[in-house]
Amino acid sequence: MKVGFVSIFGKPNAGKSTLLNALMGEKLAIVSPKVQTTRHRIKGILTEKEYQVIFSDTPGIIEPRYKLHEKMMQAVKNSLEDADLALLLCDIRDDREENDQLFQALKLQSPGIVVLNKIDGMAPEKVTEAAAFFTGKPYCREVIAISALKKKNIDGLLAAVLSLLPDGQPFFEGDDLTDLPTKFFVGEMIREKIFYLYGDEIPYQATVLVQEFKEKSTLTKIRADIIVQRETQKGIILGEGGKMIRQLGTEARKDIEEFIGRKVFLELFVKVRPKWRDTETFLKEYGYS
Ligand SMILES: Nc1nc2c(ncn2[C@@H]2O[C@H](COP(=O)(O)OP(=O)(O)OP(=O)(O)O)[C@@H](O)[C@H]2O)c(=O)[nH]1
Ligand SMILES: [Mg+2]
Repeated sequence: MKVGFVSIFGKPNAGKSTLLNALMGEKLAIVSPKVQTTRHRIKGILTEKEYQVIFSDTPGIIEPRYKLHEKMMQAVKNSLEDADLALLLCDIRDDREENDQLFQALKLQSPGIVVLNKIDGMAPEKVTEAAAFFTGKPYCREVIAISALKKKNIDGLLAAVLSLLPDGQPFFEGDDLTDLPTKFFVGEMIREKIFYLYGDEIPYQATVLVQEFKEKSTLTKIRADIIVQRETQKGIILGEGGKMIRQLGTEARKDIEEFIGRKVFLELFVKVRPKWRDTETFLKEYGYS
């Protein structure tokens, strides 16, 4: 049986979370058009008779500006340390030299596959050109071109992954897709809606903490706090007469219901915690450690 840990690395917005979801055939990681959506390492366990691949989605690699960023980059580091294989994801429209520098700076201890993403709508010669650029780089065993969004060549990528993995015994039993609790995904689904509904800095100043998750006979009751840094941000999250938070709640509830397959009663509260992104105790409380 082919078994191994395969981590997805790349710049913010390259499509790492979209790729994890495409590989898993299931939405595990939240996705948005904005950069720095992912803040944690998210494992997806893909088990078949002939293989078990533990994929890790990671935060986009950035220069840390506050403690939350440092935690995010620690998640990248952890995923580097136990990787048997690295998928180096590059948005094909993005600057190649910059990606090259970033991939070099990772100092991979494992083989790497450069994955050119977002080839949908790209001229084939552009893809060939980009592939030629990365071929032969020290971190690059192979170049694979895909569209994570359109699920193009995901099978080809999986085949390449399996060919580079060692034989072994499975790490995870049963049919679990991930090692993270449902509560985590609930918080993430609420956070995803924040990325879509609010502009500018709000998504970056906010986090979500699920305070209660109770399975009742006919539905699941969930209570979550949305944490922001300033009173003005609380006002924006709420919206006029609470209009925005109602919309947020409705949209998030639909996704959560689909995810857990049960009716959900979702209650949201907004709390102000100045400088939570730079405060160790808050970061720990909110699951960033
Ligand atoms: N056209 C196109 N868009 C894509 C593709 N893959 C991802 N995207 C889009 O790119 C944007 C970013 O996708 P994410 O999966 O959130 O990117 P990420 O690398 O996880 O981003 P961070 O978590 O912020 O580092 C979203 O709007 C996706 O829909 C693709 O193959 N083609
Ligand atoms: Mg992501």
